[in-house]
Formats: sequence, C-alpha cells, structure tokens
Amino acid sequence: MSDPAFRFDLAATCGAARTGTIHTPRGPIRTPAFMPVGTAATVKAMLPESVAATGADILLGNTYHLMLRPTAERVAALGGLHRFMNWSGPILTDSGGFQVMSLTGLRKMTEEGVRFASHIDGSRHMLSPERSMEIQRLLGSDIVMAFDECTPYPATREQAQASMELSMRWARRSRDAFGDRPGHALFGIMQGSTFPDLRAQSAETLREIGFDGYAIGGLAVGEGQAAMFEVLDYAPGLLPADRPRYLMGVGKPDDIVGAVQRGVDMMDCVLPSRSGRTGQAFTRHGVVNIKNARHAEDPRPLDEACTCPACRGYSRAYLHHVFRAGEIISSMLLTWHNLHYYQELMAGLRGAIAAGTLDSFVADFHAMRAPGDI
Ligand code: PRF
Ligand code: ZN
Repeated sequence: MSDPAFRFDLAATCGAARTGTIHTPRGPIRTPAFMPVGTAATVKAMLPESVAATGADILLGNTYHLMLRPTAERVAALGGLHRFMNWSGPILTDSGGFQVMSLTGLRKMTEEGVRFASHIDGSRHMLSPERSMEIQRLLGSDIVMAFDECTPYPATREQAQASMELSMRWARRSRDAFGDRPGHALFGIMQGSTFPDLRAQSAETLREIGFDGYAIGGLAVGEGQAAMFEVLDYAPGLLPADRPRYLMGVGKPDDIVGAVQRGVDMMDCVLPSRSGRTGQAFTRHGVVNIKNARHAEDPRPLDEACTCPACRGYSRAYLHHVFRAGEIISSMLLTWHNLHYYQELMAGLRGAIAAGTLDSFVADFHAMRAPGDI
C-alpha cells in the first residue's frame, strides 16, 4: 500500500489461498482473519480482553447502529470508538447501507443516498457516501468501508447492473469524501450479484478509483453456498493481488474454509456470537444444540480438544442447565467457545497455507464433521 503505516505483507500462497499480515498503527492483523462483530460497541456477552484472548486481531463495528445510538458525535466527544469500548486493536466499520436495508422498514433511496426511519425509535435520518465517511471518521475507524448498495438476491441482470453502477458512483464519492488520512484505510466494495461481467466491471472501476483494500459484497444474501462459491471462483482474482480482500458477512465454518481456499483474506459474521446466545456451539465435529435434552446429564465438555474456558471448566450438562435457566453465563460461555473455535480455525488455515498443506487441512476439516446435530 502507498501508506507505509498501513501495509499488507503477503507471506505465502497455496493455490488461490493466501496468508500474510495487514500492518496497522493499532497492531497487526493476521490473515486470513475472522472479525468478530461488535455492532453496538460491544461483542455481546464478551469483555474486549476476552475477545482478544480468543485470538481476534480486529473487530467490526457498525455505522448504522452507532449513528443512531449513542451517535457518532457522542463517541467522538468521548475519545473515539476504541477508547469508548475499551478495544485498542484495529476496528473496521461497515458503512451503513446494508444495515439500513436489512433493519429499517420505511426508507427512500436516491442518487444522493438513503433516507430512513430508525428501527429503534422511528426518528428520521439519512446516509450518503459523504455522511458515512464523516461518521466513520468520527468513530475513529481504522478500516473504513465505502458506502454501497448490497444488491438484493435474486436480481435481474438489469437490476444488478443499475445497482452495481450506483454503488460504483457512491464508491467514487466515498473516495473523494474520505480524502487522505494516513494510518486509516478505505476499502471499496465490489457488487454485481452473480453476473461475471458485472463483477468484472465493478472490479475494474474500483481499481481505477484506487482503494487500500477491496471487499466482495452482495454475497451470502440467499444465493446458497454453491452459487457463492461460483462467484468466489473468479471474483477474488479480479482484485489487486497486493491488497487485502474482504468477503462481507460470511459465514458458517465451511463457508469460511471455501472462501479462504478461493483467495479471501478477511471475513466477518454474527454467527459465532449470535449462535452463542441461542444455544448453538460450533465444534470440529459439527454443531451442538445445547438445549437438546440429550445433553442434560452429559459430563463431557462441548469439545474435548478445545482449550476455551467453556470447555476447560464446564460440562455439557452445566451448559444445558444454564441455557435452559436463561442464565447470563450461558451466553458468555457459548460465545467465548464459538469465537475461540472460529479463531482456531483461522489459525489452522493460516498455518496450513504457510506450510503448503491446505488441501489436507481442508480434507481433515470435512472428514471430522458429522452431518446434523452432534
Ligand atoms: N455491503 C456492505 N455490508 C455488507 C454487505 C454488502 O454487500 C454484505 C453482504 N453479505 C454484508 N455486509 N456494505
Ligand atoms: Zn470450547
């Protein structure tokens, strides 16, 4: 990258997969990286030091939620998002449009941006490329996302083209409004739905504008894993090899493995944290539904091989009990376990790419998994 304070060092590749380090003024990000989601200035049920202990290098925050509550201006007055939430590592913030479309009912999109009513109190707000850049600057975000429209799925070619072209005009306005901010990065977001030529056009426009990193948006929106992998078979290769590639909002463990195999460097998803609160635990052998009665008297941990606090100190029977009783510790322990599992998976992928053994790592990953609930 042109900014020496924000540099991507590629250490090794294995097929299309890559491992390396994004250096930022707030610390290194080991890639492939999984970013836990801290929507409302907290990774729910976790202390920031616990999130760091799972192995996370970077968190994701949300423009949309923070602009509504407590407001970006208040966060800025209190010293920025890092100080506010007590996380000193890097933070990436999403730009808001995706959350407006998924969380608000009343909204109006124009060339200028999107007007919408808050899902919290119905109050009226607007987001545009310029306002999104301002909010992400007030938050103190280290990696700022361009303002885009996530094209809904399915879309006709005409709809996907119009939507992608709007996102590209917004990408240019985002670039102009972001300006030159040493130590902070701006990522562009590719759209184009499942149309290869639209994806290629989007990538070319983004490369012309020039970004510090490139996201692949508009996937994991209902198209299914096979269609997503079809896009990922070519989309990462359309982006500059010397910049990080971020697949937004993905995914389940097998989605992550497949995306990394296809050349993705960064991902985020609410799944490990949200599932922790709804009683689902990810393990090497598959998903454990802790509310299931079969765990009620099981003295074994969630996963014998896991070194997280939930697995070192507690039985499935205890986790079942506290989940059924609605105890807060249930969310704490299952979220910790899930985030630990995701970070161990990323560490395993990084190690395998570096060692040139990704294929056997992936074969083992699939061989260990039982279909259905375990
Ligand atoms: N754009 C933005 N955020 C996103 C997406 C997108 O396309 C997605 C798609 N899975 C998740 N989050 N800005
Ligand atoms: Zn565990």
